[in-house]
This record gives sequence, structure tokens and C-alpha cells, in this order.
Amino acid sequence: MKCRFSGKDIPKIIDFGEMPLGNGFLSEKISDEYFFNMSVAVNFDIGLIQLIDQPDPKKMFHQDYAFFTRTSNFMIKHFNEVADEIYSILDDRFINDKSKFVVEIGSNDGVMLENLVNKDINCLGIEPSKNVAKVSNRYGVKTLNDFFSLDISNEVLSNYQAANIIYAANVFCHIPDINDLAKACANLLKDGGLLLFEDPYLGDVLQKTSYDQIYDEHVYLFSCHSVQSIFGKYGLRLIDCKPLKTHGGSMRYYLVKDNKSSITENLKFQLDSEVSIGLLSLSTYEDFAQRCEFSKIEFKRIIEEYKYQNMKVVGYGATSKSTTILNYCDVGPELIDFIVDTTPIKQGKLTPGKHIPVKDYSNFLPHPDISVLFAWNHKKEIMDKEIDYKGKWITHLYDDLKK
Ligand code: DWN
Ligand code: SAH
Repeated sequence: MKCRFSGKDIPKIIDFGEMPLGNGFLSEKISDEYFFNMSVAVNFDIGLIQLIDQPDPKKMFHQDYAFFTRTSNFMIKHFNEVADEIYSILDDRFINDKSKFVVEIGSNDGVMLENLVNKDINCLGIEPSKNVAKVSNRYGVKTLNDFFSLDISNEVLSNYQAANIIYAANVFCHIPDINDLAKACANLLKDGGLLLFEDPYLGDVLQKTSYDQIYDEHVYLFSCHSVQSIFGKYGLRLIDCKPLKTHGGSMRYYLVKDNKSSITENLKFQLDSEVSIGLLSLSTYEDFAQRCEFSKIEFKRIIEEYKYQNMKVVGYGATSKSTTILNYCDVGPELIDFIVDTTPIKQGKLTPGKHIPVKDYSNFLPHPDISVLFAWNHKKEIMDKEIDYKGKWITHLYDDLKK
């Protein structure tokens, strides 16, 4: 395929087969459920994994979007801390600016911006999924219900103003036209403005073999090298980065629209370590593909073994990521009785493709023998809650399967 950023021919590394939408939960089985071929290619010159085909974003982000950020207390706390950091940057960097303005892209249910509204900061969310955007309005967060793009950046400039800070969490990896996105950010920022965004980090995905971070919504897995190349081309310079524990290992990127801020030692270290762990070598991705293949076979095999011993197996957290695991490993209701999840919109539905029932949390009692922790990225929060559970937790992750 052609790299979506550079147009260069890049090699395919994994074919995951036919996949439904990650958040395409069904009220009942239907004959025309949507599937697409999910394969990924790598631009190893810059450390960037990307989906080859991606469904139309309007199929995924709409009035019934199934993911609400507020379902995790840990993430609520994380976004409170982000708001504190943004607040102090505004104070330090833009002290003399009387018209400060913050824009969040993919603001979902408004959990981060709510904190800035409460501190009287002028801000705007941009969020295409109407149902989650409505929740953010309830929290007093002004939200533009649309897909962010160069056109929308011009609309914001006409109807509002240029931004001091643009923030985005777990959304840039969702936006297929990466050149348009980078142009839009550069266009919307004031001179000297800051772009902060965070996404699941390619280095963590490779190290943990967390291939479930690849699904319809996630078009890209970024590294510092790829962010530097892509956004640098449009005048946004990467100057710092911060590894995060969220979503199983993420990276926050700090970019500036200026020519003077210098690059931190932190970033230099991370760029060097990306070279030393092989993010710029094809063989690293070939090894990753082999570990995915191992996980695919071993995950199903161990669940079959538990079932053979008449054990009760359920899933914990009907994540978007679990759609990749279940469909890639060919695991359905014959192996996993149901999945418990606290999100009302998912309850009473069937998982995409494999049609495992999703049930409300009360069904976790009586406790099953085996629980598949699909929300493995929320492990600490869930383990703190489930101290009375004496059964066995399993995941599809390579290191867990190797134990
Ligand atoms: O990038 C994305 C991230 C931010 O969120 C989106 N494309 C979609 C979504 O991905 P996900 O569905 O894989 O996210 P989570 O946060 O891993 O989903 C956790 C799921 O588990 C939610 O459905 C809520 C549920 N849950 C639960 O039932 N009990 C979560 C916790 C913490 C719990 O205690
Ligand atoms: N920022 C939140 C939500 C991440 S889920 C968090 O970290 O928890 C991804 C979100 O991005 C969804 O709410 C989706 O509707 C939104 N999104 C997808 N494409 C977008 C685009 N082009 N512009 C703005 N938001 C987008």
C-alpha cells in the first residue's frame, strides 16, 4: 500500500482477516452485518503502523457511539490532571494573552474540558459522535458536533478564534487524512501555540504484543519519529514527549508552532531508544507479526482447555479492542458465556462479529472460574474493585500466555 502520509509504497505485515466494527454492538443477529478486511502495513522509515483499509468514519462515529470516557474512574482522574497541566501552561506561556482559548478534538463526554469550564477558561470541544457530545453539553462544555478537519479549523477561526492550546487524547490515531489533520492544527493554532496529543504508543504495542490496539477506529500507531516527521512538515515542531500508563501504554506529544523552543533531553532520549528497540527496522514488525500468530492460536487453545474441564468462562469489559481479539482468534459464545460491562448502551447487546452476549455488571456474581480481562488496560482499577474474586484472570497478551 501507499503510506497515507508520504505516499511511499510500504509493506503489509499482518492480515487479521474479516473484521466487524470494533464498537458495532448488535441488538440482534442480522444477516448483513458489516465486515471489512483488516490488515496493516508499516512505514518503518518513520515508525508508523497503519490500517490498509478503513471503514467510512461516519459508520463508526455517530449518534449511537458506544464508548464513554467516564466509564473509568482512573481515566476521569487522568483527565483532571491533564486539565491542571493545561491550566498551568496557559498561565506560564500565555500570561499576557487576554483572550486565551483551548480546543479539544475528540472531546467525547467532556470529561477533560469540564475542568477548564469550571476554571472559567474559554474552550470548545469538537466531537462528531452526537450522543457523547450531548453528555458533554450537559456538563456545560460547548461542543461542535463534527469531524475535525482543515475545513472545520477554518469554521472555528471564523466563528470563534485561534487557539493557544489544542489538546487531543486517543483521537489523532482515528483520523485517516493525517496531512489534512496536521494542516488543520497548524491553521487553528496561534503563533507560539501548543499542540498536545496522546495516543497508544507503538513501542508499547510491539513490546506487549497488544495487537488488540488495532481495529477499525485505530488507523495509526504512532511513535515520536513518526509524529516528528508528519507534523514537522506543517510547521509543528515536536519538542517533548511523556510516556503514560493509560490504555496499556501511551505517549503524550508536545508540539509548538514556533521556531525557537528547544527539544528536551527527554525527547532526545526517547528518539534514541526508538532506534535501539528497532522501531525503524522491518524485522521488528515481522517478529511482532509472529507473536500475534502465537497469541491467536494459544489464546483459543487455553480457553478450549478450560471449557473441556467444565469451567465457566466469562469476559470482563466489552472493549473495542476485544472485537479484534475475538474475531482474530475465532472465539465466540461456545467458549465465552458472556461479557460483563458497565456501559448501559452495550448491555443486552451482542458483540460485533462473534455475538457473545454483553451483560450488566451484576452478572459477574456468582463468580466464574475464569475471567478474560478484555479491559486489561484498566487492570489496576479493576483489581482494586475485584479483591474478592478468587477465580483466574487471563488475557490474550503474549507474556500472559507464555506463563
Ligand atoms: O481509542 C479509543 C479508546 C479511548 O476508547 C476508542 N477508539 C474506543 C475506546 O476503546 P476501548 O473500548 O478499547 O476502551 P476501554 O477504555 O478499554 O474500554 C473499557 C470497557 O470496559 C468499557 O466498555 C467500560 C468497561 N469497564 C467495565 O465494565 N468495568 C471498564 C472499567 C474500568 C470497569 O471497571
Ligand atoms: N478523548 C476521549 C475519547 C476517545 S474515543 C478519550 O480519550 O477517552 C475517540 C473519540 O474521537 C470519539 O469520541 C470519536 O467520536 C472522536 N472522533 C473520531 N474522529 C474524529 C474527528 N475527525 N474529529 C474529532 N473527533 C473525532
